Amino acid sequence: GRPRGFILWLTGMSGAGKSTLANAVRHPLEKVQPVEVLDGDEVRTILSRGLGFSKADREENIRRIGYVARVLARHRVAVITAAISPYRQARDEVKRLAGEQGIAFVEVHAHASLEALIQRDVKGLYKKALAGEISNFTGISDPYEPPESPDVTVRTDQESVEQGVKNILERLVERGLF
Ligand code: GGZ
Repeated sequence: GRPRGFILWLTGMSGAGKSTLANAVRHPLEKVQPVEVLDGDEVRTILSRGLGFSKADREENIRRIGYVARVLARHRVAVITAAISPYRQARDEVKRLAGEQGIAFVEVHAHASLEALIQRDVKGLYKKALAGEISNFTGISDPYEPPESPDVTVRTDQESVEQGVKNILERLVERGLF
């Protein structure tokens, strides 16, 4: 039959590789259905413009991303989201609302050790956060609640992007989504 829409929700700390995975997994998916990537960075310039990094603002950001993701997914789009989404309850709420609407929700934890994130620090944000120049920085001075039972965990400090994409696609196949 025609492909179903679904939400592939990537969660993980800054620099853990959410955007990289999102952009790598989109290509195989695009061969069979429309795909949209909702990236935290981009969302914060438009949809969530003006929101900061307090718990309330992050939760609001996730609610907005979740809403757009559901709207797209019910029109058969494969939606890939890439926001830190540090709060378990906020992620679970998106999952619950998706479930209520018959939309499949697949949770992927992009996970690297804090040591690896600090060492890599592509944007220099960890350095600034450790120096106290950025407050409420996830993993340093703000919480990150890892998923308790993610559909997929990608150890981005140990496995290649290709391996991560393969694991995600396998899970989608198991769920009848790819
Ligand atoms: C975490 C921050 C912060 C603080 C700015 N904490 O690696 P990046 O730079 O490009 O992605 C991070 C992004 C996080 O936005 P999200 O919308 O994904 O976060 S959430 O889901 O929690 O709402 C990072 C940058 O913004 N950034 N300040 N204090 N990340």
